[in-house]
Amino acid sequence: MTPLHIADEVAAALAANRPVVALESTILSHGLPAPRNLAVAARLEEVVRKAGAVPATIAVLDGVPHIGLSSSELDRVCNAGDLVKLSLRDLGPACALGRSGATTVASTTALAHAAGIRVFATGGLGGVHRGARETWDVSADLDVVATTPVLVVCSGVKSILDMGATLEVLETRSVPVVGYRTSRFPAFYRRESEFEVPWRVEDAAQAAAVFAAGGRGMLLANPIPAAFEMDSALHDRLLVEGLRKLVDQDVRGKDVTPVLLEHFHTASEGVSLDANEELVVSNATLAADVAVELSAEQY
Ligand code: PSU
Ligand code: MN
Repeated sequence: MTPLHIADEVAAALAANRPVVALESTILSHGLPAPRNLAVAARLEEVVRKAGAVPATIAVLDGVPHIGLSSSELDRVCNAGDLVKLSLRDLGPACALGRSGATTVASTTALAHAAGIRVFATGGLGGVHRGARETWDVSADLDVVATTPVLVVCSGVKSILDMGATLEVLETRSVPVVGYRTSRFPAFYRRESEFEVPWRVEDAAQAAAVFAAGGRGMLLANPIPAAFEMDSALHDRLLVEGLRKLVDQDVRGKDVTPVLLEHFHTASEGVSLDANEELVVSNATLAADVAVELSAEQY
């Protein structure tokens, strides 16, 4: 595999078994508009530090996977405008051809593991898309979480996906799904879906213990902070409109999620942006707390 560029601060923390939290870049380049994305990126790093861990935002720059970005590199990821969305299968081509791109949950998880990072915070996991029976559109995120021993903190999956099918695949692939102070699987903008989670924990120490005992990847599902949960009528309206837009514009494959997100952000006049920011910040904070526990307990 192509050599990684690990930022000095991240490398030093890993060498000393101090807590590190990986952060992904696709939510910055493809999930949030500029200039909001850079403000969110900075805030994510800040809350991770405040909780006592070192942030490592991951992206591929000029063919080199970067684990931890300088502020100018972060700026580039947020403002370049031409970064490719790189899933795990895209890493070889992007690196060999010297390209730059943002990493998804799948590729960020794999790169975090390659660097020795055990905890990763994101917004929403990719999953089984609606209509997957015909399209076979199932995110590689599921496969990578199933095969890589990294704890992924997320706010469930968006209701733009087939949530029931996503949870079934996670079960088939033996991914533990653990609710953080919830017994329901969260639906990104909404705190609860109709689906239950098989396990729940009440604090970061329990989450760390579960991860250490399982010895494999897991999902820690953290609901959006209550104050920022989207109104359900607004949510349902945006969802119907967004799904119609996909059909009308014949959007497929890796463009599906960015197009839907864009629709939510513009049609909700920023409500979904605030929601998105606050849930990722909450996930980054929780991920840092779990990383601190993992180091402290010497798991
Ligand atoms: N879900 C979101 N926001 C996102 C994504 C998913 O709510 O930005 C991004 C993540 O990077 C995720 C990727 O890993 O989309 C999944 O894309 P696909 O379905 O093409 O695998
Ligand atoms: Mn897909």
